[in-house]
Amino acid sequence: MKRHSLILFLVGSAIAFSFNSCVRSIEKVHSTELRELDPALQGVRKSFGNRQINDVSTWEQVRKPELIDYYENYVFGKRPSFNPSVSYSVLSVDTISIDGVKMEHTEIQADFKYRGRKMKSYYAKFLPLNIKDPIVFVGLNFFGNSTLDTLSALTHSNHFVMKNAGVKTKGHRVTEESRGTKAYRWPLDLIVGSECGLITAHYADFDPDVNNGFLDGVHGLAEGRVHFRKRNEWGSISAWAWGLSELQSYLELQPETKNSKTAVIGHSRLGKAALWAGITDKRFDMVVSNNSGCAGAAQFRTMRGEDIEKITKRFPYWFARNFQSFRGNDSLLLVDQEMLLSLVAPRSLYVASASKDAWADPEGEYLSFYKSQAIYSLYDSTLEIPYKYPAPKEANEYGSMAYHLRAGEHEILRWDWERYILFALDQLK
Ligand code: GTR
Repeated sequence: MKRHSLILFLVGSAIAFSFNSCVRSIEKVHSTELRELDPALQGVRKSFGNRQINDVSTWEQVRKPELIDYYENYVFGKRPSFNPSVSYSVLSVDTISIDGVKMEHTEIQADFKYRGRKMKSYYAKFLPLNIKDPIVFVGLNFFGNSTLDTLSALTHSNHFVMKNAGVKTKGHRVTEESRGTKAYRWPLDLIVGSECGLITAHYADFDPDVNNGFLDGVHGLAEGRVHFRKRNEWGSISAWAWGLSELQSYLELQPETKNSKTAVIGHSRLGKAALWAGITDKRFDMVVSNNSGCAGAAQFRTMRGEDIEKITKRFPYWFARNFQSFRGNDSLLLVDQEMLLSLVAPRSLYVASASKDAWADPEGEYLSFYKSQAIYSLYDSTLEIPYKYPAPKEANEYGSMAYHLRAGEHEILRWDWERYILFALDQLK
């Protein structure tokens, strides 16, 4: 054999060998019907430097940090390290009864200070009576705490809120008539009746959802008014995720919840924030993505529903400026959202879609969920999720992963919560 033929032969055999070993390792994880999809599954299991990820330690030491770094630099933006002081005052504490379920309800004011600057947030907490360390759901709300229930006189948010058919607003602010109008999204009788708790705050406390130059909310607190924004710096989703971590920190300081297991939860843009919070903060034991769509659980590469161009034209400030470079070129992004979901592993992950939520691409959400088993299965070799888009029905549970498709629109409803709560009780008790 001539020298260059020998080299070609050796290179060819090496490629064939590594291809075969990839196929073998994936075969171990998946059933035969999935084999055609193997190349897609390998994305998350191959590092940017082409290293195959076949075990937990290579995942945790090589692939996971590079993916987090990539998401920070190109999608959500890097959060500065800053350490504000925080003090809490209890504004009210009460025992209330909602649909026959008694609960302790507390409203807390959190005051943040950093380098002479101030920011405050109001937390609403609902806990079952006489239960130590209950599982607590941690989530932000869209219209302020006062829209959660009609019984407790929670403080109205004075921040910007979106226009919404069901909420009475004036000049983008909630009014007294808006009290309790979003109670259907937070079924307190069910949550507390299942011996779980809830803590929530208005997302705008941490960053009002307007494109106004990052002067307010936690951006303003951390950076002040004079700050040149680099292309990889944090947007609103990262600010909301920071707020979720603050709620967790508060729970850890309270005797009745300091050892509670927590599930971070969010709907839509707040589902994206919940995912990013769960990834950047390992103290959350479970992560729930409800209809999080583009830049949440949905695949970029399916090119259905919202894409990078659409989302960054309407909401450029949610992300790092770098993310805008991928407008019209979603597939140039070196990540897709099975990678985002994989970063939650091995903690419990629940992804939920709604059948009429085309903008969020329910099938794309399922595809990310399905593909993220490539990493979850490194921790649990028995895991096997079929590539079969489920019909709207009960939760589909696989080890520490769950998915459901609810029949209906883009929303978070009692039906969704019923399944989240059962899964949380099963996983975290
Ligand atoms: C839409 C946005 C989605 C989703 C949704 C929401 O307008 O395009 O990505 O976040 O808002 O948060 O309700």
